[in-house]
This record gives sequence, C-alpha cells and structure tokens, in this order.
Amino acid sequence: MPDRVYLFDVDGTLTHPLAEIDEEFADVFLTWIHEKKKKVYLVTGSNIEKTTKQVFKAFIDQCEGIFTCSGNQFFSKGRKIYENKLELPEGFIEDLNLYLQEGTTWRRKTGTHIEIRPGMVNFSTVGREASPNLREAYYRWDRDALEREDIVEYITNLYPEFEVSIGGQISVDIYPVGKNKAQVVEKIQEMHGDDVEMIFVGDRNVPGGNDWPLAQRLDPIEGSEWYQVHSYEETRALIEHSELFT
Ligand code: M1P
Repeated sequence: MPDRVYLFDVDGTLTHPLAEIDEEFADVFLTWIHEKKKKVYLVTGSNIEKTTKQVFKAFIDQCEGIFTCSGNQFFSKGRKIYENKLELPEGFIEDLNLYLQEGTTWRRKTGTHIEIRPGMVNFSTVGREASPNLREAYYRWDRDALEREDIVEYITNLYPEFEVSIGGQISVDIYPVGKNKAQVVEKIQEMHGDDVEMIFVGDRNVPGGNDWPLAQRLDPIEGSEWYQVHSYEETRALIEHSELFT
C-alpha cells in the first residue's frame, strides 16, 4: 500500500491571513491527525518565525514536517532539515526600491518592504509593518488597482530567471523559476517513495497564486488530488466530511 500524505497551506487555509489559528479548529485538526493516524505536512509561503506565531509550535510538531518559504526551507520535529540558498542579481534590490519610489501609487508606507528569506524575497509596497487595518485597506485597494499584478510583470520583465507569485494580502513572493511550492513534491517522494499519494489543500490554487504550481504538479500524479478552499471553515468541512480525508 502506498503512503498517503496530506499537505496543507497555512494562511487562508488553516488560519485567516497572518492570524492565529482558531483554537477549536486546531483541536479538531489535531484530533483528526491522531485518531485517523494521518501524515500531515504544512506548506507555506511564509517563514518559520511568522508561522510559529500563527500555529503554535506544539501544533507544528504534531505534523511530519513544515515546508516554509514556498518549500525553500524544511523543518521536521523542530529541526531544520534543509534550506535553499539564493543569490540575487546585481541591481535587483535597487530595482525593487525604484518601484517603491516611482512605480507604486500607494502612498502609506510602513517599513520592511523587502524581506530576504531563505531561497526567496518577499516584497510589499505597504510594508510588513502594516497594521491589520492597513493590511485590509491595501488588500481592498489592490483588488481594483491590481498593483501586485503590475509588480509581477515589472519583476519578471526585468529578471526572467525569477518567478513572482501572490500568496497573501499585501505582498508578492519572488524566487528562482521552479523554486515554488511544487518543489515539495520531489521532497515528499524522496521521503515516502515514488508511489506516495499526496492530497493538497490550499486557498491560492489559481494562476498566479502561490499554491497553483503545486496543484499543477499534482494533477498528473495518480492517487494525488488537490482542493481549493476559501477559509479554514471550508478546510474543517473537508476533513470532517470528505471521503478522501476519513
Ligand atoms: O502564507 C501566505 C503569504 O503570507 C504573507 O503574505 P502577506 O503578508 O502578503 O499577507 C507572506 O508571508 C507571504 O510570503 C506568504 O506567501
């Protein structure tokens, strides 16, 4: 019998974006893992520091492992197993700063606009210091202004060796082409065998979304499936009622 593993995105799938996990849902989720003996991996675009604040450490430790920074870093049972290195081309940071100064029409800037993480860069014109209200405001504005789509085009035109995806509410994630969430498929196959079945749940399974490459990689793999959700409540309904999760 091949192994079956479950992969969950975090923001928008297990939690509201960048919020702490709902306690009741965390309890339901961990009970599901234990009672049904499920093998679970988390796959997030965010970094380990932020994710540990959202889903507490004990929660993460109940999972087989957590892929952070879109699979550019991997931890299991509290230990870092690997991390990808990133070399930025000359002029790259300057070009992001140029967009901040001259490209964006969003005026309220808060700080930490460029965050260099293992294997990737996170870029936000409002900045990572934005309050929850300001995040919401930017998110609503961006839905019409489509600034993040413009950032994707700006960066990929200048640096075709990079891909840029929209994962959360206020920023874009930038990594070398192919170093997206899809890279976790090979890692899981190395750990569980080539015939492993992977069931993935994410909220950004649309072209340009940071879950999309993983969903696309799973499509041709027999026994593997992916699900699009819009909230942790929908994820809860899946694990409680969907046959594939029982
Ligand atoms: O996990 C999804 C995304 O969460 C954050 O996005 P934002 O701050 O835009 O809401 C970031 O950590 C981003 O890297 C990540 O993909």
